[in-house]
Amino acid sequence: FLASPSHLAVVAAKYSCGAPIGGAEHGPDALIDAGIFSEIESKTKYKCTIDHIAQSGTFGNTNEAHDADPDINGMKRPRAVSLASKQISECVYAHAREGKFVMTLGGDHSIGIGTVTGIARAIRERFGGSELSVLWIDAHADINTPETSPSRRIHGMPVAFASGLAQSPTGHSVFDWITASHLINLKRFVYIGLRDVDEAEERIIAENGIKAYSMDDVRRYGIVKVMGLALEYLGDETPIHVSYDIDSLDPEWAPSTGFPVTPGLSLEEGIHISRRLHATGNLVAMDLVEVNPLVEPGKLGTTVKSAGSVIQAALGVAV
Ligand code: HAR
Ligand code: MN
Ligand code: MN
Ligand code: MN
Repeated sequence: FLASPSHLAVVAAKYSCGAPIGGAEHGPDALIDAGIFSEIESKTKYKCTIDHIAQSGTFGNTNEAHDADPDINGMKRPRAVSLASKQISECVYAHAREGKFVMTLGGDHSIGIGTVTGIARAIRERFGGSELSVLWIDAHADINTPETSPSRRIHGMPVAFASGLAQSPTGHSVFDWITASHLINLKRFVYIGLRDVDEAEERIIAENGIKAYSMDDVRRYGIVKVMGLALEYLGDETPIHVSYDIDSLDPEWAPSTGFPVTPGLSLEEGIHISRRLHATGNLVAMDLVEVNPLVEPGKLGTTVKSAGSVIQAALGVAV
């Protein structure tokens, strides 16, 4: 039911302020410099443009930046992440509002606060209030609230912020820019690939009845069945956003990432997910996050190649 877009808006979200280690801010350039998007332009109808949103100053990982951004409610780097997310949200919103396909490159997964809120808002406006569906492909659930998070790092919280779970009367008004029009419905949300979920996250997932396919489920049923169930659950008449954490893949295929967990998806399974999403004709946006060129730098080529394949397959390129 969606008009197929011919414009691919690439958003390079060069931030790592939501993670305990730096490096993910260099992920977007590693992907762009590998030529993934020039190849897409030559093989598809897509015309690509790239917006660079850079980490610097208060967003950075310098001591000065940390001193200027003390904890709120235990959260680390709240102002830096909130400002970065707001910029990303406004940027992806503007592109999606015009009907472009939006591809955001991370960056740590806190950038998902910006992408999901911006796309959800654009979809509401474009389709008379309809809600965005989200697929979260990840080893981690990223649904801690500031109160439950063991690490206090916001890259473990984007789903909580984008769904409104991370709200409390005790503070973090720093995220006040997130309004009802930005929020997703957790009944229109599916996880695939989970294998490192905190106890509190297990409870949040159960309490909210969130559909989740773990790595064990993928092994038990196979990825073809799991994708079939996930897409059946979401239905045919819905715009879909996929937030793809590269650590969903097994470290064999994606070693250059901050928090690798074995055993993960094979590259073939990862590509299958993308192909199926493309085939729905309903994919409106994708994030590809947590590529960290400073981790296992000698294997960055493997990681970038895998990331390029899942990105290209989602856009209908044969890989
Ligand atoms: N669940 C842990 C936490 O909240 C770790 C999550 C962060 N890791 C990621 N995100 N790479 O997917 O801190
Ligand atoms: Mn632009
Ligand atoms: Mn993640
Ligand atoms: Mn992860």
